[in-house]
Amino acid sequence: MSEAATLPEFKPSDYKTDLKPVWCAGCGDFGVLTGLYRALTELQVKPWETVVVSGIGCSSRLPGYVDTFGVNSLHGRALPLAAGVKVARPDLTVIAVGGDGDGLAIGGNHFLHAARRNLDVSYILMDNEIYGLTKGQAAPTTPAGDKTKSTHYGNPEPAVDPCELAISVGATWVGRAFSGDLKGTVELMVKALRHKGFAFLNVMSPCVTWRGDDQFKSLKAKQRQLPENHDASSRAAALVYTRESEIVTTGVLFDVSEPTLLDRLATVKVNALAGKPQSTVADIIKSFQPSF
Ligand SMILES: Cc1ncc(C[n+]2csc(CCOP(=O)(O)OP(=O)(O)O)c2C)c(N)n1
Ligand code: SF4
Repeated sequence: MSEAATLPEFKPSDYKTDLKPVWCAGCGDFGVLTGLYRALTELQVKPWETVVVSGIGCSSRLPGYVDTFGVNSLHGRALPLAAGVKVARPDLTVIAVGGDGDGLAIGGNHFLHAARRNLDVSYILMDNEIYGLTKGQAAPTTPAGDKTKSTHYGNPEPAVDPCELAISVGATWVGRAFSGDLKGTVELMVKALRHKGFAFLNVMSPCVTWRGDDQFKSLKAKQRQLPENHDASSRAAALVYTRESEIVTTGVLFDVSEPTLLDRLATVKVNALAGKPQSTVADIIKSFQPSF
């Protein structure tokens, strides 16, 4: 009998741990967590073949609430950790999660390299346009001019659009969601998880404590679905829906198929072994070692 035939069907509650989220009542990250339970259920992902990794922040607590393998690591280091897991165990489903400060400030360089390498992981960013855990300082996604705990007279820096960045540096799947739109968030998570390569999902996820209730209301009012005729294979067409201010367009902005980092490494292995039929990778490594 096949394994599939013997396994019970997973329900969203099967992906829940006993830990109760410590997020503020009304935090947008609840929508992301519920969305992830549903997306994992839709894909019938096996918990023991799945790893959810994060950095540090309110949003980075999420792996503790998902009953798969998981690591709540160091600030900004979700993606290097994800890379290590994926390279060591390509068979696992690897999901990186965290906040905009974690992923774009301290972790910004890792974001760039994970995207350009087309690392086969899904990266779900909970974008609240603020540092939540450390009590409301401006983040790279905080709009210019906004007053925060660290920008009393208005943010002097222009904001980064995470989707624009991801598209520009080589991510092969880029989507934008709003955590207040659960159905849309689940659909996008399912697509991101199905993608082979670096799938980046920017979820606008309100921080009710440091950005106020207004952030939820204004995102809801600004949300628009991508037009049905959008050409997601075109980088130029995808970039049209970035750097928006009066609207927030949700959907799959960009979706192309490219070799992943592991595909490219497989080619390197073939090249290294070419003409040396008896050699193993260990033999080749040995040939580089000094002989004294
Ligand atoms: C190396 C290091 N630098 C700074 C911090 C302090 N710190 C913890 S979380 C955080 C930012 C949190 O913001 P974000 O990543 O956007 O997540 P959120 O809390 O908003 O979900 C910072 C600066 C830290 N823990 N480690
Ligand atoms: S401080 Fe903001 S991001 Fe952190 S749990 Fe509260 S509402 Fe969520």
